[in-house]
Amino acid sequence: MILSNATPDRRIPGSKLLAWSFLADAAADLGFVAVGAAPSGKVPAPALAAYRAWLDDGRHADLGYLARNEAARADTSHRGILTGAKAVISAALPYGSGATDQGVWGAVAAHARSIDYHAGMSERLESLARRVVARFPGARFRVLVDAAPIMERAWAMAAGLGSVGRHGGLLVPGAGSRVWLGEIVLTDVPVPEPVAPRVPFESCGNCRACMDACPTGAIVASGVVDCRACLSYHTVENRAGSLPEAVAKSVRLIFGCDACTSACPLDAPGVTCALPAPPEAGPPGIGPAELAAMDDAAVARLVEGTCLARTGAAALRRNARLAAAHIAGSGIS
Ligand code: B12
Ligand code: SF4
Ligand code: SF4
Repeated sequence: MILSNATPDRRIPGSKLLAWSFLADAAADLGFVAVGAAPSGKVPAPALAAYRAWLDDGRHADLGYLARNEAARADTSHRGILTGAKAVISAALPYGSGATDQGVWGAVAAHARSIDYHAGMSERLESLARRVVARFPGARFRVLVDAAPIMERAWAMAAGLGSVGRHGGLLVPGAGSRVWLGEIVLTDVPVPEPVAPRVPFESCGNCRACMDACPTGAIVASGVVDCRACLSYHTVENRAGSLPEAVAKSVRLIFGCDACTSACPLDAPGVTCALPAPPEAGPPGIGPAELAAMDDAAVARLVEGTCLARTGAAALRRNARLAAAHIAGSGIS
């Protein structure tokens, strides 16, 4: 078990209050590799400033939702998140190389080679939240995984889970960045002690491997990813019939991109995926070329219950055609 907070007494960061010291064990039981708690309220100012600069530069492409709900995103005690919140628990669940690489899943980014993490992780966080409420009866909570206006990496840093790397991902000491993040925001609990502010990129030293490995130059500065150039953005979020030429020629996976996270020397080997494989394995031997030829219903059956379902059959076929063309061109079979 790797816990970023594996101090001798196993107290979690931000838990000088003994009231919170049970949390590390409870989270480890549920498969999390790191957990911490921070006082609810305003997002640390440097993180918010970095976020606003990113939006001002248009780096969110057409992800308009990232520019909405500004007040809630800046403050977890705002009514848009949870009025009266006192604490934010941040937790990291490992995905490693994903739950399977069979068939078409071998051509999908590691974070999506399992059941949909939004559902899978929310379930685990609900279980953790129930244990917290058993300690602090009367507490109300809200579980968040990706879907609400919350800066998950900034809260993970504030809760002491680790520090962001130059690829923008939160690096958990001993586990690396192949972790999903999620939060439990709570009312009526003791306010955790703040942890010392973490410095972004502090684990990176002189390394720039992720920036060098990015096929499209999308990491434009330390921790700054421009969606307009990012393969993950285009293969997951962009539903257009065709992709910009500079991006299209670099598509290798039918969903997401692992080039920057795979290049990271802090990515710990042997970290296994905490969630089960997708419900549908698909016919044996199926790859991008076969997926590109499937009709909507067959694609929908194959990706049901996974993160790929939201992207839709047409965009997945477009990605699969590009990935298959690369495989054919490079002689990979
Ligand atoms: C939009 C989004 C994307 C976009 C943009 C990515 C990006 N780098 O911003 C796209 C579609 C490209 C994307 C891709 C991926 N994503 Co994404 N994505 C998100 C989402 C919904 C919002 C991120 C966001 O607001 N970005 C804007 C930046 C500016 O803000 P930020 O993320 O808060 O991070 C910055 C600040 O917090 C800052 N910071 C904090 N403190 C301080 C202090 C100072 C002084 C400074 C300067 C900065 C700073 O550091 C961070 C990096 O700069 C989050 C979920 C969420 N709600 O947070 C998931 C999330 C970030 N994605 C995730 C994943 C897994 C991925 C992929 C690895 C998937 C894949 N394999 O294809 C890739 C990785 C690409 C990459 N290199 O970032 C995970 C990351 C887990 C982790 N370990 O960090 C998240 C947290 C989802 C989850 N719940 O697990 N994603
Ligand atoms: S996900 Fe791929 S395209 Fe996006 S920043 Fe990382 S390496 Fe570059
Ligand atoms: S590859 Fe190097 S620079 Fe990039 S996040 Fe990992 S350690 Fe940091």
